Amino acid sequence: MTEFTFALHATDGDARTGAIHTPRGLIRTPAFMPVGTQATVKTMYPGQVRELGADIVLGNTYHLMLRPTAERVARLGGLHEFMRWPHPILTDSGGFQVMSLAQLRKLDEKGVTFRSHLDGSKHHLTPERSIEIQQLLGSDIVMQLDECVGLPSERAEIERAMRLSLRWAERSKQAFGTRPGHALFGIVQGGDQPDLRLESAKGLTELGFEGYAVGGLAVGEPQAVMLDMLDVTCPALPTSRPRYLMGVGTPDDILQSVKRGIDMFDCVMPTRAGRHGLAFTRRGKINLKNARHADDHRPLHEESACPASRDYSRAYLHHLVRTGEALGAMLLTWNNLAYYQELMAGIRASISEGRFEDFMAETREGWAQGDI
Ligand code: PRF
Repeated sequence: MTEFTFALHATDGDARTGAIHTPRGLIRTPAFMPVGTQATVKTMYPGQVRELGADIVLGNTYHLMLRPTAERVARLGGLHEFMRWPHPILTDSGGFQVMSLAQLRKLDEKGVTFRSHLDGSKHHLTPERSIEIQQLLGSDIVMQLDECVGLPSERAEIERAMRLSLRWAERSKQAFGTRPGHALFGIVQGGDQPDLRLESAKGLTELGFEGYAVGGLAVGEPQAVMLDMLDVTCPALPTSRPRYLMGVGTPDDILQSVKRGIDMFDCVMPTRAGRHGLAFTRRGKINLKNARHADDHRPLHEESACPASRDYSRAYLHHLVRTGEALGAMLLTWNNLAYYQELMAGIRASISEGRFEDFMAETREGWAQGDI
């Protein structure tokens, strides 16, 4: 069986390109992972997601443990088979989703107790149970259970959550054991406090993980604060392991984070925005709901390889969005994921060729030019 390995191929400043090798296939980095919370990347066939260049998708412990349950997914052959995505899957650990979605949460040293947002039923999540669920799902990259606090928060609260996350990291590592070809990632917390970020990164590195996530960012702080935290955190992580910035972000967040040494991203932005009538393009964001598109014959991008971007007029997309048709969400999600994956391919190529800064400047210039 192929082990789980990470190879750096090139660096350009602090930006890196490489590949994670897993028994399920290669993950080219920097990578964008489309979000497949409910065992589906909403509105997309798995084959389409793959064709756009996604090497890995993200699944969620919280949603799948409640419905259809991890045990049922395991009986049905695991998450890859269930959703017909044979390539790598990363699963989040559930803590972040419990805090944003569940009701009547109670968190203590042992773990978190909560009531389901679906039917009010009571559930427990401990670091050990989160690992077990992710194992039942068959996840290739398993995330430790952590506690993410929103920003702004009191320093004492940020410190408490970071230390708890560090203790949970140790229990997670113990529970995970050794599983050839599968990886466990630790998660850096510490809010907007540089010294707490350093303490977290150092503690996790001493425990030793296959990869390191940066959590607790894009939770209400300005982009400049997030980037400052990456400036502090990335140099404290081993260069030989992948770094994953959780739940980020806009195309500009991605460029700025790659520049600081991040290798992996996930975000609902391209898929969620697609369902709300927003298109990401090389000329910036376009709101297809706007009446100015009603008579526009032009597609979103006539030279695109993606049919959604190339073959349908803005007028038609505007009509689909205005009428609430399913195809509107499907086409805009398709366009948006195509744009994100094209951006990642451009990032990887430019790092390989030592021209990442130029690529970043040109890309940002394109957004600034605007739509017309
Ligand atoms: N922790 C986990 N998942 C997450 C986050 C986190 O801090 C974030 C924060 N942006 C998104 N998803 N486990």
